[in-house]
Amino acid sequence: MNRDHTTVEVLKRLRRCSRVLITGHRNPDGDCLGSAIGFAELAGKLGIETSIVFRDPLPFGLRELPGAEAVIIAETLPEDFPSHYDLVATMECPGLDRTGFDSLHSVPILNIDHHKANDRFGELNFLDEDSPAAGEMIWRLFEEAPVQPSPQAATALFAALSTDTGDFRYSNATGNAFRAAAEMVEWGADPTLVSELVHERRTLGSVRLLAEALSTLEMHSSNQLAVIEVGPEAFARAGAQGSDTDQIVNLPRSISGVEIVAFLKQTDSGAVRISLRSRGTIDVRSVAVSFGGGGHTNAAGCSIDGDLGTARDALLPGLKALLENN
Ligand SMILES: [Mn+2]
Repeated sequence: MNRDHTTVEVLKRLRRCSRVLITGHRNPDGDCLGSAIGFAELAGKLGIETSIVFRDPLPFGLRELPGAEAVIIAETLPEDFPSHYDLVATMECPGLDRTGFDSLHSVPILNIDHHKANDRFGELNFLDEDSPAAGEMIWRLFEEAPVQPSPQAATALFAALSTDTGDFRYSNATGNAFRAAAEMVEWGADPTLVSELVHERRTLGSVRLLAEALSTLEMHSSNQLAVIEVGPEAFARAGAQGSDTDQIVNLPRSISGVEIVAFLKQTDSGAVRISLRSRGTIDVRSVAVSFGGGGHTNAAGCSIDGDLGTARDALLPGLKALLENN
């Protein structure tokens, strides 16, 4: 297994590059996007050309995040890959397959991640599972370089940090998270803009889909486990897209006494995408991993083949057991 690398080693290697392809995990979130925008600026200020390519569309509101206009969404890598690139930088991908692209391996990889159990697939592995967000790790690269971040980069990295910590409410909202946030704001990050893009750019379909999802709310394990789901018919009635589900999992979380939320989403036949949330030391990641998924202790995900009923039956025993053993 490859070893881990420090900020100094990452920067030393980066300075030898002239063209870097930046990518991240499928269904990119705020951390993935913000980290990529921040990393692109850092590399640019070191004299490196960059392209940012993601496999799936950006979260709706964050498409307006300054810097996001440079992101290419594509099913395949650029035509000049691999010949014109000397490094690939992956933002928070525990495994290389999480990018959704094949053949990235033909170029040396810089693997930047804060998830547990990263595969260490890079030539360089810049990993810190205690970091609140990949964006916070990129921020440390700016400091170490040292490179002065623009307000745009500071805002992108603030978006990364604030979305991954649930607006600084989750257990990863550590002192380091707040210290980094304070520095970002001092460098021109715009928390008001980030909050508006994350919370006040809902599509009509997503609000209608929320109503559909809430009508399915089921409580288990003495009301400690909340389960909601949306299937293809709900998407059709709401006029919603697969990406219109971003906020749904958060509402059942707010119910007093709820320790675990499971959100099941089936956009088409074949597989159900599961999002899990929990409180405190309840490790929903362990259940996600048992279905081939991953994530963090309090926020994890996986896919289960079949329809909603099949997925629910497969999933619930493991979640109930977590509450019994808690
Ligand atoms: Mn993250």
